[in-house]
Amino acid sequence: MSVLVGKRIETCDIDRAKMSLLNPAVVKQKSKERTIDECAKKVLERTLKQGIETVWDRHEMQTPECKYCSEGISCNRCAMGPCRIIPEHHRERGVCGADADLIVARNLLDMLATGAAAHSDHGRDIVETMYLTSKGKAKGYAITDEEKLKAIAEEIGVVTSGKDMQDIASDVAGLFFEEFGMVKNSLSLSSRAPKQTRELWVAAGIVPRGIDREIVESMHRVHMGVGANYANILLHGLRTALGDGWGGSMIATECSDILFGTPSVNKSTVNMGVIKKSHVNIALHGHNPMLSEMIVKASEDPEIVGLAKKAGAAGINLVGLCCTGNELLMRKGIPMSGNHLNQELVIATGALEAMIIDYQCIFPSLPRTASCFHTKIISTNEKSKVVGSYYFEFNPENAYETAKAIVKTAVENFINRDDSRVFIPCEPVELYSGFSVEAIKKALGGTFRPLIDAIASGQIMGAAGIVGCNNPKVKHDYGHVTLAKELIKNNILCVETGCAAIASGKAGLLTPDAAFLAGSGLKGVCKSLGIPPVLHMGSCVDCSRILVLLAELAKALDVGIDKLPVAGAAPEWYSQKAVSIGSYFVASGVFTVLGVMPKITGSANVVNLLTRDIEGIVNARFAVETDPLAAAELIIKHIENKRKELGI
Ligand code: BF8
Repeated sequence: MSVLVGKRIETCDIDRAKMSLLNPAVVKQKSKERTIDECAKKVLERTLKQGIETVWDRHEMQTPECKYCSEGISCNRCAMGPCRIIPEHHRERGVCGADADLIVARNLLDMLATGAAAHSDHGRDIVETMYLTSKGKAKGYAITDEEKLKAIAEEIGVVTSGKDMQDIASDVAGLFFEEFGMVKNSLSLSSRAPKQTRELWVAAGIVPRGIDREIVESMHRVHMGVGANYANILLHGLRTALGDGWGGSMIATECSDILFGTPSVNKSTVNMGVIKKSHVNIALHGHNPMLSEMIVKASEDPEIVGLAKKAGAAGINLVGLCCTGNELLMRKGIPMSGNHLNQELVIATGALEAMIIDYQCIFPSLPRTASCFHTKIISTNEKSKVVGSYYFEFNPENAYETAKAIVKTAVENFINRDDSRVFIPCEPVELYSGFSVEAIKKALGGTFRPLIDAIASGQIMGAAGIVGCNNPKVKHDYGHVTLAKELIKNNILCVETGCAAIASGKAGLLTPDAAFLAGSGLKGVCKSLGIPPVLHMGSCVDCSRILVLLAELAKALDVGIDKLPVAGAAPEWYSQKAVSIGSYFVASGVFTVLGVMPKITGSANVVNLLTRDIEGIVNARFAVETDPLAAAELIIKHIENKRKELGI
């Protein structure tokens, strides 16, 4: 049933010659410098000793970086180039005449639109599955959260009376499909934003008209000879990002909840210690819950479980990675093996029978890593075929059969494991996740009032959304964990998604016990509600949950989001999706601190626009601060100012 993509990578093509130069002290030092994840440190030492290449090695090999590329002033957009801006050599314009401002702005919009496209195409895939489910064409899927389906139908104007759930789901899906084009020229869910925030968008001319439309228009604008005004290009970036946050990502979240259930608070475990020596281990990596939800079902199939036992395994152990992992953790409490920079290390434990990938944030090098062990990389999405992986064509229509065949392949691979090479050097850490907006409201007793009162009284100073990735330029997890610890110490509640949340989980911050690290006010609130000081709100598309939460709080106070004592941060971001997320946070009125400098420093005008002048348009701006303690200071100061403005 599977097809090998490209050529099988038969042997472990590691560069032993280069690696053997490393002495044990260097190995220890390097792993210590690369991560604060204790388990990752030990597995990294193994990869360094054995010459198994990882993302950190490749990052080292790519340095020093090209100055022009890192400043954003190289352009490879058309065939008259490539061009670079080198004023000292009198090269102030590219061949077409574009100056540094324009080249930087076009590059940034390109990046943002790529990220918005990734989120939104994911959203469309989920809508399609919901539609096929409503028509009885996606066997194995069901409408799980009927209450949410009905509520959303009513919210977006779908008539529900006299209709069964399938019909309502079909109509909701139909309406959401329209939001991708420009049938309506507006996005239904963006009316969730407070009116004051929407008024700012109207005044700035950045109201998103259609999810795809804004992305396509971005691509049009960056074509040579179209957009030639850096500010106008970047303003459209905000509109595109809003189409992602209040459109594509929000639709992905809501339809996933309808299909697979709205998350509620649950307890689970995290780090590479969740991999079990005694079991067939399968890691689920990527972003879309469509496949992974089905893998969960297939792994419980008595026939497959029987096969695993026959092969000598105690059972089948599913573990998550990155955002597919977050989706499963949030809804099903499936243990989480790690975040972005853990993906190769999970394979290097030698105990993984298969890593199943869907799309986004998957290193193309994974089959090379896997070739050093018995692990099979199984790709499943037509958009994301990876050379050296085993490809199973996965569609909603054939979901269960495909999922079963995939799990069977993993089980059959168990006998190929070399027990002498299994290395799982840590115990898992406990965490709580599942903090959807609905779950937070429930934890607060059914209303946001206690949270608003706690903020008004100063018991909680405010809230920060810490989101985004890992990046080998930043010590793995250091940015996330240091920032979160500093903020909670200062009575700032943290809500997190994506790889940031996984980092906090590994560091033990996602348990109610972590309240002892919080300031006395936040500690008191956490203790009385039994919640952690850092709340895991889901995957990266679930940053839309943070928007909904902000909108609820702002509406309760009858202000725009920009008036709230809140901030955003992406301490270790790397991806194009993170550019889009950061931009829709700012465009929604949230001051946002980045821990990695975007490739914009070649244009002082663009830097000034994004970190200063944009404030005059959306009442929020970006800041860049690589030191997480200094970033915390910026956030604390910002929250204090917002409190003063509110008179609290
Ligand atoms: O979407 S946080 S590294 S896994 S891009 Fe990727 Fe970044 Fe992780 Fe999830 Ni989000």
